[in-house]
Amino acid sequence: MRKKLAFSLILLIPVIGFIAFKSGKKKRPNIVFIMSDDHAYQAISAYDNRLMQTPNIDRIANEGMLFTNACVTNSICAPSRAVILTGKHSHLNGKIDNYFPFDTTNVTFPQLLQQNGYQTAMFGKLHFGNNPKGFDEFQILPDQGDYYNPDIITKKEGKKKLTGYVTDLITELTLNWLKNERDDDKPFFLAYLHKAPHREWIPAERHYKEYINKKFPEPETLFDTYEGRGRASNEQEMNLLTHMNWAGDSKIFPENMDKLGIKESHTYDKRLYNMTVGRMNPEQRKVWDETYGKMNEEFIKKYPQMTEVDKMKWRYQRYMQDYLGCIASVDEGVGKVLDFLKESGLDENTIVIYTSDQGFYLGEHGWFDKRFIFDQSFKTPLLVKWPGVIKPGSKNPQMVQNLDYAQTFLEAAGIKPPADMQGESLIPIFKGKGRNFRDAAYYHYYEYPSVHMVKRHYGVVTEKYKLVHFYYDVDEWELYDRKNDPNEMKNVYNDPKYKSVKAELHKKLADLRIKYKDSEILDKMYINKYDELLKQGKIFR
Ligand code: SGN
Ligand code: CA
Repeated sequence: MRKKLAFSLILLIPVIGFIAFKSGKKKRPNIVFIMSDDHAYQAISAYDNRLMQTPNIDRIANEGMLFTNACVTNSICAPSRAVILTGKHSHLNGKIDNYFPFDTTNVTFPQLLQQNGYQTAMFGKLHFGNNPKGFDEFQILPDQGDYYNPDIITKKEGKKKLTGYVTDLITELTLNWLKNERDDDKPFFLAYLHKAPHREWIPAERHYKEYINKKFPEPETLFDTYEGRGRASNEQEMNLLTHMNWAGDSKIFPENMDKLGIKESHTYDKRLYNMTVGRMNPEQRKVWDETYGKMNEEFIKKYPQMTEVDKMKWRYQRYMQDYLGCIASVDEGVGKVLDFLKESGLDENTIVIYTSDQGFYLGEHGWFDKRFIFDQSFKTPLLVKWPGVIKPGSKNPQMVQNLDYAQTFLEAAGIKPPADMQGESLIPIFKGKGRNFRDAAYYHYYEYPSVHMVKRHYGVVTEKYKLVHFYYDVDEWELYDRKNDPNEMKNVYNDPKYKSVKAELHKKLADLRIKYKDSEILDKMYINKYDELLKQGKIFR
């Protein structure tokens, strides 16, 4: 009798499990991972509302958590994506810069989610040179992708050309999948990845028409002269006045550059502009020519009287008009996806994350682009909502990193992460715990010499300080006091007042290099491989 009872109980286990699953108790959460390309936190109103309003992105923070010190391990596009997918630092996953290929033998978290019963899909920019593994469906832009009428690589039909504006198209593909292709019996992981607001900052018609008339406040450090700092800050090529393209970026028509005697910032300045407008159809081109034509006419009139200071101010405004105009479409798209999740009731069991592959300079230090360990590119936006787990409207100051996402998603899905992943799950923080999450973050940037000429460096960042070593063709150390000098204008490495701080940070940095298995041997190995690419002429400047 007893045996019989035990046997029938065993038979009942899957039934009980199924009922619990159906009643929603054990249902694993869906994950919507939204990432834009080069989106500065300064341009999200939940962080800072001086530049623009992003009501839809802000909704994620209002209904969830805003991370005020989220940061990356290597501030550049494809490497950041590789860190996110593998949960490993660049020196271990091998994708140290935009040139090295992504090693597809790496295990990525979407593969593990898929193997464990998740339906997986990716739409938008990946920037890897190979297709993503572990996805049931993907439609991705080749390489950097185009803003107007972009080509798209599809899993099912090969390469296609789409008609329209890239941000709106990626949103449409995402919504179409959510509405029509989802398998109701499975939880899903959806990657919704924008190209915007990447250079050359081309907004949708409706937004450039609006933003071209706006004026924005300048950052305090727009006219930084890099005094007292080392060769890296002095020798970079990211200055708005001297390195930004006049045609490609500021949209001065090539013929007007000739008329005014303005030289190209790079040999590809006009070529990039022509490539962008070359993709437009006649209707798109007409609106473009009218709107930017008017701006060009005004510029022609004032250019002869402009001082260098005027030019810098003008270029900053032009930059912001287009960069922020791109974000306006991203915000609208995010709103549509959030609306659909709500209407369909999916939102109740869905984690939504908004982040960027890294931060970006919006004129701070006179710069655009990223790459440096300094705050605007080291930090990245991170907003997360998870109903029932994260308290709405919460803020968290911990130094979480893009390294942590893989383990977070795996834990949320009830999957044990591989032992060699190097991050930490953010779930304790989501639940309001994890007070001393990470006392020091490790950073390592490699892509030099290359476009923007930011020297190789690695460093350690704590709540109060930042210690950096620039190497390769220099051997320079810099130390910043983050509390007393939040704009990072003063290198105090040689100030005797910081002697003990310096010693402590050197020790911390050495410990982190050991902890994460980075070393001088690896630095040299990557230099040798990079020098080989340089010799082969494969590096872009
Ligand atoms: C292009 C851009 C650079 C940018 C890199 C990397 N120049 O080369 O400004 O830093 O991409 O960007 S452009 O004039 O061709 O747009 S990343 O986001 O892919 O890392
Ligand atoms: Ca990027």
